[in-house]
Amino acid sequence: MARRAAHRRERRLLPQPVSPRTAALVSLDAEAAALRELREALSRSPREIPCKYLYDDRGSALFEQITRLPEYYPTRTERALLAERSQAIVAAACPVYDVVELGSGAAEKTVGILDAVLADGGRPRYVAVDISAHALARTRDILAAARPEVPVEPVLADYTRELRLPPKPRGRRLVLFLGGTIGNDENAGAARLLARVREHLDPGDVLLLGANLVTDPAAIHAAYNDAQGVTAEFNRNVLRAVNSFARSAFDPSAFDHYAPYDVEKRRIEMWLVARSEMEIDLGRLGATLRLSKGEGIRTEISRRFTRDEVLRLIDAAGFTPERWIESPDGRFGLALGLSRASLRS
Ligand code: AVJ
Repeated sequence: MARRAAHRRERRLLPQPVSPRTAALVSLDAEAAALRELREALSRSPREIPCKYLYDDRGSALFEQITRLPEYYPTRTERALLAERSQAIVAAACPVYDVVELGSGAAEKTVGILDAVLADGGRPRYVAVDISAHALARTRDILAAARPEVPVEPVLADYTRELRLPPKPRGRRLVLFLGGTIGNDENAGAARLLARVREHLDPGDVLLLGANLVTDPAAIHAAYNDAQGVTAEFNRNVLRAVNSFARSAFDPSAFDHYAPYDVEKRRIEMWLVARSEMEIDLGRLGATLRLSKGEGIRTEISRRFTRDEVLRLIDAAGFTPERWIESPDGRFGLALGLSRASLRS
């Protein structure tokens, strides 16, 4: 029973209910809102599917595969930075109690941070927030094997809509938002998301934000157009995730993966392009989608930033920049910010 309910929740990419008593109402609400959001995105120009749909169970597993591809440099670049600088990061946030990670995924990168907290004499709790139950299960397994002494509190949630965290017991909270995921939003959306994070923090709590930096376009292009076609499969999988949520009838094999780097906008865009004219029954969205040959649906933007852009972004969201850590090749940066009491002070 419980297993089945969990499975259904994860398939539908729903945020977790507030309390058992209001659970039914809340999830109906959340489901209706998610259907509206999806319907609205698909009727926009350009048509879009919110990129969170990339991370159903299969999508999360495919993304984990991407992180190990030779072309996909961000994960290993960031991992090396974290491993090398975790001591300094944790020192800025000491004494840390809560390590909260948004989009924890497989959380392989996080162990080094937890180690630094432990070495500092802290007793951290790890709060893992992810939209995928599969990813959270991986997080738990990896942590249980690597650092059994660290309690893990999984939160199955769509943090793009609402952020719900367990109460903070004592000590500082360190929020990790890694991988360059902040680049999936335009500036306004990114600032809103970070400001929402800040609402859960006290002055002096810490944000560690990972961002992809502007670098040579060929390297960026290759990272999203790998030779094995894993990224193409990851992209097409979004249609399966949408089908299972909306009971729509997209045929993933009828679309091409197209991921150009826009030099002027400094971002990768992932598209699914219809190989022929088609009509798609959108199921619970209550509509039919007509696509002409060559028409595309945008499934993700992934921005590259300059250092100043990142620092301005966290500052605008109420975090005073405290440290900037950049990889030797200049492709990835980590910004550490201290939460301020008020947005403007
Ligand atoms: C997980 C959002 C950081 O933007 O690079 C990987 C997702 N998309 N390959 C990114 C992704 C295509 C990734 N993030």
